[in-house]
Amino acid sequence: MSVSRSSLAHWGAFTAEVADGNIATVTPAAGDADPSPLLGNLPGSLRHRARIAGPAVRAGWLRDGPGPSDRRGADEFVAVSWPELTELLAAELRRVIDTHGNEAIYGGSYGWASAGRFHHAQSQVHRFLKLLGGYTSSRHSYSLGATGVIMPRVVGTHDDLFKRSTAWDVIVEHTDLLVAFGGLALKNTGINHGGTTAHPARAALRALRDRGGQIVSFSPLREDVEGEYQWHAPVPGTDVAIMLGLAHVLATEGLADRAFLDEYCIGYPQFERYLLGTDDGVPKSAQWAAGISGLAARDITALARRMAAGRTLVTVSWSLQRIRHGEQAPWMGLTLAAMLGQIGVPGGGFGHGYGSMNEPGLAPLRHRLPVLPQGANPVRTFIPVAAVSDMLLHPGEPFDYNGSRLTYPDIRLVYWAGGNPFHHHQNIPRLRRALARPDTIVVHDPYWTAMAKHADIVVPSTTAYERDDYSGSKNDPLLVAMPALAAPYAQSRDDYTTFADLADRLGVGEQFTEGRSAREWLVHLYQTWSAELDFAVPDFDRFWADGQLRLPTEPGLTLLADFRADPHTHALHTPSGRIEIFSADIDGFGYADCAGHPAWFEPTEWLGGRRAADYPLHLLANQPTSRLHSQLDTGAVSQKSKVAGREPIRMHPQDASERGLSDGDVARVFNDRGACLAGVVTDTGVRPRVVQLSTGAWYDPLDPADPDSLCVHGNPNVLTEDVGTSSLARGCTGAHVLVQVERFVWGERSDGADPGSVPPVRAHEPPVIH
Ligand SMILES: Nc1nc2c(c(=O)[nH]1)N[C@H]1C(S)=C(S)[C@@H](COP(=O)(O)OP(=O)(O)OC[C@H]3O[C@@H](n4cnc5c(=O)[nH]c(N)nc54)[C@H](O)[C@@H]3O)O[C@H]1N2
Ligand SMILES: Nc1nc2c(c(=O)[nH]1)N[C@H]1C(S)=C(S)[C@@H](COP(=O)(O)OP(=O)(O)OC[C@H]3O[C@@H](n4cnc5c(=O)[nH]c(N)nc54)[C@H](O)[C@@H]3O)O[C@H]1N2
Ligand SMILES: [Mo]
Repeated sequence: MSVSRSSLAHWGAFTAEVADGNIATVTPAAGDADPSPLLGNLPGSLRHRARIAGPAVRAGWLRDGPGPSDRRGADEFVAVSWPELTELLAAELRRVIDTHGNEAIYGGSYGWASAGRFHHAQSQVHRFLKLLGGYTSSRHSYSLGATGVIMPRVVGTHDDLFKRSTAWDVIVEHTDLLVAFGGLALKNTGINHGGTTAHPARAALRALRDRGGQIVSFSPLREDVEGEYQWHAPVPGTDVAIMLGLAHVLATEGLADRAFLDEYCIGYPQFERYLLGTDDGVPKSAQWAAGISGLAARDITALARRMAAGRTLVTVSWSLQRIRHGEQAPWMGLTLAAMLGQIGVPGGGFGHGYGSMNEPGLAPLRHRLPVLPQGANPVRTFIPVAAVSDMLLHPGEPFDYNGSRLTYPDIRLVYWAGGNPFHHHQNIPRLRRALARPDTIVVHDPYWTAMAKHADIVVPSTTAYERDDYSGSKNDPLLVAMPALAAPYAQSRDDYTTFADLADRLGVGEQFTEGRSAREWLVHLYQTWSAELDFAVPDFDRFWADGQLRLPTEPGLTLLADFRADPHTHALHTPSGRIEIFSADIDGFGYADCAGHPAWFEPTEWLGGRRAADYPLHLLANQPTSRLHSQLDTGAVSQKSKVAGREPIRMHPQDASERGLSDGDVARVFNDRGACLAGVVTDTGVRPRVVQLSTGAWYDPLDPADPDSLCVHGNPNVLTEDVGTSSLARGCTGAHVLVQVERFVWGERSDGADPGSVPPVRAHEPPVIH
């Protein structure tokens, strides 16, 4: 007997046939013209063997008590009951708070978790820890670590760049030339945080071309734009040099809009001295940019002239700031757009992330969404989110961040609910050493991810499809009801219930629940929200029965149109109220790795540097086409993408044949930080000397006891450098890394296995549990 029910994921709304507690089939919601293929990962996911069936505690922790341990990730587990788990965990939280203070709890808990907004794990864990007296938190995201710090300083916002961006409709109608740095990857536009129910990007790009608009894109991968366009494949990481070369042509050929620069910006003259090489004797000319990027100078010159000749939108993908000096690409993109003088004009100006998320180009809601009230965090200590290993390895040490000097706290307990650091963090061997330091690691997850396997206390969560909830996303018009599709798997429980029990045990139960069940919270949040609206919405029961509610949006936006129309009334939230091409504040910080104006800095991981002699291939660790991050790596779409059971690594046929590799081979990808296996796919659409290995294959160490072990499944974060973008933002730099690739030979075999064989993938197997 199967039942049919509707729900939603970060990548779309759907109707599922559910049988035997599992999703059997999924049909995209009718209103979605271009549904995400990732829906195909859902069937079978609720009862997969990788689910965590019940509460578990690491054997060594249970035996020896809390303390640093390098057995994390290699130890066995002991099943405990829910009352035992609550007792142990409550006692450990109490101990840490009483002996070390609340600052000793790291509760940043970064990660995407579920689209349902009430059961959103990060909101729940933060609310819980705040009631206990607080926790060390994290700032910004892996997505936009550099942007989140640089853009508020130079254009007064980062959120509005995506949430109030120029609408697709406006681009279709007005843009002559869309210049994309980092492509317009449709694979990425399937997704938005909190759920997304329409996917307009593909149709918009088609309509733009039909109207005569043209697309030029810079990207090492041809597939980053679908359909006809002009492809430039520069050396990865050199986009800022290319933008400077374009800017130089504008400046020297009288094509820069001086009136716009004078009225709406400050600091262009300081920047121009750098651009022209007035002080350093190095003009950042098209010729200069060609030498760095591998493009032809005449192409750069021709493009600059074309950009100045019509309505041009410059868009910079988010990937361009996930690299050392990542602050520069969005800042320089903004500067280039300012020189063209079209910021605030329909279809011209600046964009950030068309092709990164289903968010830029989509109309924002007019009103806020229902949210779980969070309360204040009594602990002020925080880290930039991607500094987690630094923090755990260097307690008490100072570090620079955004003009301040901060100190890493001494963390004793790490609390993670709704994220997977073995997906998101760089240099996994270093992360494992960092995770050996605290006394206790707590992880809530529905699945035995590598992070769960590295925990001391493992808390089995339900998935979004085993509880009632609703979606909510600023750039989506639908609030979608998410009624439970199935009963919770085995002993799994909602994070809310887990925290309610813990809160009760710790004496703050009443404050945490406010006397409401999860279901009562859904109604309460809906009612308090709807009471504040200036228009009528149906009552909760009606909404729940209808399954969705359409909310009013602001269509037809042009980014910064208000500012252009009236720069005084709509002054930007920057010190000058204008676009800061030169920031006196940033200049004043005196950082060697971020100057007062956008500039070209050589990355460490790039083909033009010294490191490329040892590691001659540039690996792009980009977002996977086949899943969202590490979520549902077990699903059919993700599994179908694997080659020889591993994550595919794509490379130019020439680079493959030089290494004796062909399609379907298992390759070893390595550098001085680590190594992983991957399945070879050759592709002429990949720039020579570039290889592409998406994130998200579950970390699978050949020897779980060895932090430096080979990952047999293909997680690129065993290779990436754990270093911040700069002293300004210390954002994630994981998108780029230099590597070498060779045919994999399973060396000296002591276990008698066939030397031609390859190690099995065990990433999705649960650990041993007693
Ligand atoms: N090398 C490299 N690394 C990168 C990037 C890159 O470009 N290159 N990109 C970065 C980016 S942009 C991001 S956003 C991060 C993403 O990193 P994460 O957001 O940490 O990755 P996810 O795989 O989405 O992890 C979400 C986890 O939440 C769990 N979960 C789902 N629902 C629930 C729930 O209801 N309760 C609980 N407790 N858990 C739940 C899932 O099972 C999963 O384990 O990765 C970053 N890492
Ligand atoms: N299918 C799918 N979609 C996703 C996600 C997912 O996991 N799966 N994750 C979502 C999340 S959380 C985020 S933050 C966004 C991230 O959005 P992005 O960071 O923009 O996405 P990426 O796929 O990492 O990179 C996009 C493209 O940039 C190109 N690129 C990389 N480096 C360079 C460079 O130096 N120069 C140039 N010119 N191009 C370069 C690569 O070819 C790559 O395919 O994606 C979102 N969308
Ligand atoms: Mo992200």
